[in-house]
Amino acid sequence: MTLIAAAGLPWRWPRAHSGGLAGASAGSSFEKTTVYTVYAFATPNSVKVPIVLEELGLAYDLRGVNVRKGEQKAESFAALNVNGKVPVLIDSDGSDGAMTLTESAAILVYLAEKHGQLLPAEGMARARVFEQLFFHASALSPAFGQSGFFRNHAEPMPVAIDRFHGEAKRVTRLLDGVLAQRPYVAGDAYSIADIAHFGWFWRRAFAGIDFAETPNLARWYETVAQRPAVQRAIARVEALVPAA
Ligand SMILES: N[C@@H](CCC(=O)N[C@@H](CS)C(=O)NCC(=O)O)C(=O)O
Repeated sequence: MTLIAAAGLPWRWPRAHSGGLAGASAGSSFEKTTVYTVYAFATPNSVKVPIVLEELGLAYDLRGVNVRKGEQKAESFAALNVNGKVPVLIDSDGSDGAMTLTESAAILVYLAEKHGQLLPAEGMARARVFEQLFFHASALSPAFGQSGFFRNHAEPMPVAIDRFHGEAKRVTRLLDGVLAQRPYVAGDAYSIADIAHFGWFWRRAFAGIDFAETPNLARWYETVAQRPAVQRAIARVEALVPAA
């Protein structure tokens, strides 16, 4: 059961619905050629979804949700994600009709499975990708997010900074060790696990993380950052940020 279904709220986006934060219209002419709509901003969790779609060579409608202005907390956005966060994926051609999906790791798995790429089909190779994805969602992503929050907070809280920045540094060193053994985080092949981790290392400065003492991680980051699909995705999410 999904988080949204568990909360008793609709997790499917009705075909006829034309609301949404940015005026999403399931019946727009754009949808005739584009089955995916992504609600996102230039953030570490958001960028993962456009990266996967670019890697898969799929068209998508990208809609900005300005988290700096709190648009993710707007009442209208709760229909897309009751958790009030980006990214959100709408697949107008899901197996059950139009559907809405939240949680970046779940979205990556959904797209990889639907299109049969970036996730091994079975066995230990598949398990290794999930191992990294769960590590990402339960350890790396929260540590980086909280480290950034407390480091950038107006009122200094040393205990919180020590705890979360320390944890962000620890998981960074841990991954450097993993990448000393293999080219990609889950093995020999580039996968959605690399894409998940890349999102946060792209925004590592927010969390107070650098690559000074993690050469294997730096090598991996440069390899992923040079992929044309990754560069296209970054350009698209950066274009969502209004000029200052
Ligand atoms: N576990 C969620 C985390 C999503 C998340 O924290 N998104 C951030 C942007 S990277 C956000 O929407 N922040 C605004 C807020 O928390 O209000 C996921 O992986 O999708």
